[in-house]
This record gives sequence, structure tokens and C-alpha cells, in this order.
Amino acid sequence: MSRSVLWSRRQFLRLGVAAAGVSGVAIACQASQFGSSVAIPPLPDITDDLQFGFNPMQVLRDFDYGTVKHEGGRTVREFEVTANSTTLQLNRAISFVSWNLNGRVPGPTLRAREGDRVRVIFHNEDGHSHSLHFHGTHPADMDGTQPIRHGNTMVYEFDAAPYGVHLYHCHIAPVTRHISKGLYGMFIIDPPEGRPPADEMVLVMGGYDTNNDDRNELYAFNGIPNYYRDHPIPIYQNQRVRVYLLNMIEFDPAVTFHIHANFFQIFRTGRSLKSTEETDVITMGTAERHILEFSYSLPGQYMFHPHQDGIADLGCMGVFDVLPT
Ligand SMILES: [Cu+2]
Repeated sequence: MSRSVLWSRRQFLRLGVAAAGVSGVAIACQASQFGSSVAIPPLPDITDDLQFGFNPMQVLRDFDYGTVKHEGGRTVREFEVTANSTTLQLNRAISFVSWNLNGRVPGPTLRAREGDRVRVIFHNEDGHSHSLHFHGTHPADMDGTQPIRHGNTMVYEFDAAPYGVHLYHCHIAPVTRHISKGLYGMFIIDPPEGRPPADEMVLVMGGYDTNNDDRNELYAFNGIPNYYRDHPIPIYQNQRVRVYLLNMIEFDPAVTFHIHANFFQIFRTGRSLKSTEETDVITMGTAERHILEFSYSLPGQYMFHPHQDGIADLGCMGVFDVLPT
């Protein structure tokens, strides 16, 4: 069975859609738990001879809504996150011992709706002390700046607010090192009324300082350098794409994000339902994040990358493969 079939079936199972009537991969669909639904292209069959450590194509559209519980009239979303060290094969020559969450860089994309109760059960199985610090609002004792030692568990709990696209990361000094080793992820809080249907995906820009000189030798979207350059992301022509974009590159003060042959609408920090700006290049400091929306009217392959071309050349490079409809 191909990986794309496995993936689409997993999506259907997660959505509770009956497998009956599903024929092949051509009608893969994506729906948020909050209502919107859209057809998305099946993932390409990928047979890499390199074992990277995880599959960035699955990271792309993998939203973790947690285990939903109802407590005292509230919706509680319970997430389980484990810190550990694993070796990533960044390219043929370079392997890198990452500190990560649930075995991937970035960590899982946690997603809730504004007003939900969020409960994150954080296990630290790594040899170093770590923590989880969330952006968004929460009480001081949930701020995640206290070290959680090896073998210990901390439960972070707070109300999901405000809606937008946020992040979480380890906040143990030196924070730059703990983040650049891979301890970060995206935290999406949906507005109560949701957003219009779209092909939604996550792109997190990260850097790797592979020789501890406080400079990045490699960069990546979703953890693996050049992955989406070598495995273009299939999207459909004339369909709205919504990118949740986060810059987690340490050591470089800012990068831009640019898509070819198109413009995108910007929803800054995801804090609005109406776009505030249209452009084709946006500048982002570390931890800055936005929602971008666009559609391609013409099929073909189009690059996306920071317009610091040296950073793009070192791995922060991807391609959209626009399929005719
Ligand atoms: Cu840490």
C-alpha cells in the first residue's frame, strides 16, 4: 500500500469519515475539527534512500486537536508531548543530534479553539532540563520558564486565547541553543467562528548550527533542509491555500518569506479575520508568525523561500506543485 493511501486513510479515520465510498486517493479531503472542509491533493509517493528521522510531508498538514474531554461544561483539549534527543539526517553528509518533541522538528502543531481549556502533559525524557513556554495568554505559573528535569512531567493548563497563530518553545537558558536544537512548535488557536475553507498547511522556518559557532550552517522548512524543493507540495489550481507560517530561525535577526509568481494576503499573527495587506515578500523576526492566503490560477511549479538567498541556498527552499483542476 502506498504511503499516500495510508496517509489519506489516516486522515479519514481521524475525521470519523466512513471508509466506505472512498476509492483510491483522488478524493483526499481535509477538514478542521471546527467545520471547514476542502479537497486536497494526495501526497506523492516518496521513496527516499535517506532516512531523515521523520517525514516533513506529514508534518505539513498534521494538526493535533488533542484528546477532547468535557469537564464542568468546558471543552478540554489534552495534549501529550515528550522531549527527547534524536538524530536527524539533514542531508547526505550531515547528521544532527536534535532536542525535539515527539520525535520531530518542529514539534506537533497543537490546535484548539478560542475559549477551550488546553492541557499539555509534558514529559521530559531528555538528558537536559527543558520546559514548554507558550505564546498567547496564561497565568504566571503556566509561563513555562521553570526547568523540568529529566524523567519529570509537568502539566501546563490554561484557556486558549487569543485566537491566532502562536508558538511554543523551550525556555531554558541558553534559550537560543534549546530552540535551535529543535524544541519548538506551532500553537494555533482558531477563532470561535472559524475561518473559510482552505487547504491548510504549516510551514516553520528553522536553522541548524551544526558546529556550535552561533551561526546556522543549514536551514529548513519543517525540519529537513530542501525537503520540499526535492518533494514539491501538491496543491490545486484556483483553490485557496492557507499557510500558517512561523519563523523559528535563531542567530539570524530576521528573514523574509516569498512565493513566486503570485501575491498573498497577510493576516498578521492570525489576529484578524480580514486580511490587512497583500504582498509577495514579508519580513519576519524570530518567533514572528502570520497566516498567508493565496491561490494559483496557473498550473506548474513555483518556488517559495526567504529572499535572503544565502539562507534559501542553505536549505530553506520549497516548491508548490500546482495541479490543474
Ligand atoms: Cu530546553
